[in-house]
Amino acid sequence: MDGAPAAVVVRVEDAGLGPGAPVRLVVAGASDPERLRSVWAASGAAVERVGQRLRATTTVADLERAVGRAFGREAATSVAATARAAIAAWSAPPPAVELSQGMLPTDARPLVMGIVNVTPDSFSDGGALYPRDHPDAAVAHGRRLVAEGADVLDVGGESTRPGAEPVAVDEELRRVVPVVAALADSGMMVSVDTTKPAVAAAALDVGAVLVNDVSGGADDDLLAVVADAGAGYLLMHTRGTPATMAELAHYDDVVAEVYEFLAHGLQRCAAAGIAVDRVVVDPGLGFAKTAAHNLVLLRDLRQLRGFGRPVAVGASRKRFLGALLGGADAGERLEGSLACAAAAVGAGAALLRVHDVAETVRTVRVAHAVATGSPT
Ligand code: HH2
Repeated sequence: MDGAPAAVVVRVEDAGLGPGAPVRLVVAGASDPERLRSVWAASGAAVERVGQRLRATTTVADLERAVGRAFGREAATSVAATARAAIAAWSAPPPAVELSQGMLPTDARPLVMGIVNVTPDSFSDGGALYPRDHPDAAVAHGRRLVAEGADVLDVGGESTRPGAEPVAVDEELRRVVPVVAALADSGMMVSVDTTKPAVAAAALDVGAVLVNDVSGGADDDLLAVVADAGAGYLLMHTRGTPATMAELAHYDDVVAEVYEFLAHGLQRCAAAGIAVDRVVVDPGLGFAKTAAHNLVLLRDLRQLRGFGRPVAVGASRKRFLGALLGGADAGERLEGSLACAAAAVGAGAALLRVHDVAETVRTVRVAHAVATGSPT
């Protein structure tokens, strides 16, 4: 089929009126956007072209007809199916995530992921759990977070703050594996926050059930480890590495570019053998993003629901909150972190990655009740 290859991404910006009504959507990646624009506009839709993207308020039937005329029946069917799925996911509850053992029940209510940073240099809590009393301090911290209501623990051994020094594989294994093993042995659901295939494999071996990959799926070997283990996979948007990401924070349209990155990432997961039912997506707040980018992504977070996958958000104690709160240090960003958690839940987030578990659990309970209009 000519002109509408698999790289076409349909992003729903607004489906507020429900499945049968016109929706605002954006088509990216068509090889001949001008051709599509002219046939689409001929059907009466107001179509705006911005670079390679086409934005319109339209019905799916009109979109399907236009793509059919421009690129053929096969393309039309595939684009219409993607648009219908995105519209249906817009307001539906997120699905649960399949793991190597059991499920992550993101379909029931938004879940809280407690952060266990086994690092000397993380931006908000570096050194608290490592190297002192290793691994006991980190294990005790993880247990405390579960007692406070964390549904899953995210154990990481490498800081990703902008400019952080890379950690050698051996050292990251030393930090992470005993902590994951002890927490998994006591029945806790554990995710490993790593970009290294060897660390992911070792953590999955000792009981982790999810890999949180802040590289955005940059390493095919890591994807293969996840696929082989049948583990859950957290696909996060980023650019470059912690050393380079600050200078890569430039976007024409941050929501569009993050969405298209994640759409292609989901295709790469599928090609690597990771079933889509195992994947969670995350906009990667603070990763190659300015404060303004983070805020726009949080405001428009609902669009990421269009993949039909649970959406994770990590805003906890991040630097943009310090800037909004008059230069508050990491330890003084609780209210900002909770405000973001509530906003994210209101926009359909399924998983909140946080430092302050007890307070977030209470905030999420209320925000979820408001979002659903129901106290249960
Ligand atoms: N943020 C951090 C680390 N891992 N993973 C996901 N999925 N989403 C995030 O937003 C995210 C993440 C950075 O926070 P933190 O772990 O507190 O700091 P550091 O990387 O310095 O250890």
